[in-house]
Amino acid sequence: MAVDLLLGLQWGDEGKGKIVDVLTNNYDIIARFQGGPNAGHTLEFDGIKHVLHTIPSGIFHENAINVVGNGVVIDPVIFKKELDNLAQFNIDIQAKLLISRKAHLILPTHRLLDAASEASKGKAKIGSTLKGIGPTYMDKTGRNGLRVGDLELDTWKSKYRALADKHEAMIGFYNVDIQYNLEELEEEFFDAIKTLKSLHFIDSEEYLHNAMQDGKKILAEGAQGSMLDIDFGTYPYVTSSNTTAAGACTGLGVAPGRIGNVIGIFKAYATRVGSGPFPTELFDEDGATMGRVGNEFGATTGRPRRCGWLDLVALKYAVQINGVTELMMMKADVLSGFKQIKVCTAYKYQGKEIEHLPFNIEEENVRPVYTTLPGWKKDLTGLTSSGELPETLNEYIAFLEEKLEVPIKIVSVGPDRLQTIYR
Ligand code: 2SA
Ligand code: MG
Repeated sequence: MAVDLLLGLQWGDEGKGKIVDVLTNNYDIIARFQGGPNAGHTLEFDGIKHVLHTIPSGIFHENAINVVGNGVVIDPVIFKKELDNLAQFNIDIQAKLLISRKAHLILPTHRLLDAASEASKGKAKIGSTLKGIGPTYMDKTGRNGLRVGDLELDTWKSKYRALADKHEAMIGFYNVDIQYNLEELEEEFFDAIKTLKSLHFIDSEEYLHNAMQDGKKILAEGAQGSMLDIDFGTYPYVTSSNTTAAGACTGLGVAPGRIGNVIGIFKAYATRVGSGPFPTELFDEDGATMGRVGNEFGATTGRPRRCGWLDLVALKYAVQINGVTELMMMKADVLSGFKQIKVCTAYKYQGKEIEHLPFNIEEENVRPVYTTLPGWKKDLTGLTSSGELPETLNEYIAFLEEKLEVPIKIVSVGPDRLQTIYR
């Protein structure tokens, strides 16, 4: 059995949480492989909206096992809050949620370092969610990190102390004004560790390997999006993990040959939260409409998301890097009512038209070149079958499929599980 991947192809918030939730019935195991509580995966069903950060989006399904893989970074404090929110739903968390021993822990001082680093950058700040993601991955690659499995050893508290003390000294080097009470933060942290330790820790690579041998179907759930990938995104305005397909191999210990379908999720338009290049960003009424109708606010931080037209240059790049085998287009309903739909099919760069992402992509040096297509008026939110889609939306879909050379299998027309059209 292979592992299917589900990935965001833009700057995150494509609607991955909803699709994992919709697809979970087809899978036995849902596994997260990178990122951490910077993610905000929104699921809506039975009139309730749920936001998950670290916990995989299969948690609400009766039979799915959810694995937090080695590539994920876990903040015990946020994790505990997520668990507290789930308490009302009678989920057998002990049985359904398994944590890799090799996942790294976000310490309170990692969060402080994130804040200090951002404050020191002034206008050039990354626009981090301030969850300590960057500093935690730095400690991972710097070979200093504290891992979930360390909590099973007696030595973990002294390791913790040494690392936290070092972080405190580092915060001093930034020479910025960061207010904090470490004692309080640590009290909360140690309390949350107790909750974390009540869960099952596993060697997730071994677990997933055995599951595959037993014929179990696994879906790897990505967080953030390809354009935030540490290697291939709009560096340095990226997150600190590989959000692309390869990240699933290293973040779960799954061999490349075991990867099956690669499901790419994109919005019918584009959004970005945080700083960094976004060539198709709109500052006009159209952008404001997308933000308002699409309710484009960060699911973790509440920050308003920047909005713009679909960027096919970036999307094609993401399709290539990930080896996407099928596409799912989200939030088509948000574009209802636009007279015209624009799609960026090239960039104007140094006086030329190019169809690739230049190395030094910056806000000012790249201008989008648009193809304009007719819009549709019809409200899509009540539609249930592909035969009901308006003709001009079908034209939009056909245009994208031709350019991307991958079929669009699902068109989502609203946040609810039921607002999902299969093609
Ligand atoms: P970080 O926190 O250090 O990983 O931030 C680095 C950049 O990555 C962006 N980033 C995200 N972009 C979209 N969605 C994310 N998750 C939340 C959501 C974000 C929120 O679902 O809405 O609530 O604000 C996410 N996480 C990280 C971030 O904006 C930086 O540009
Ligand atoms: Mg999100």
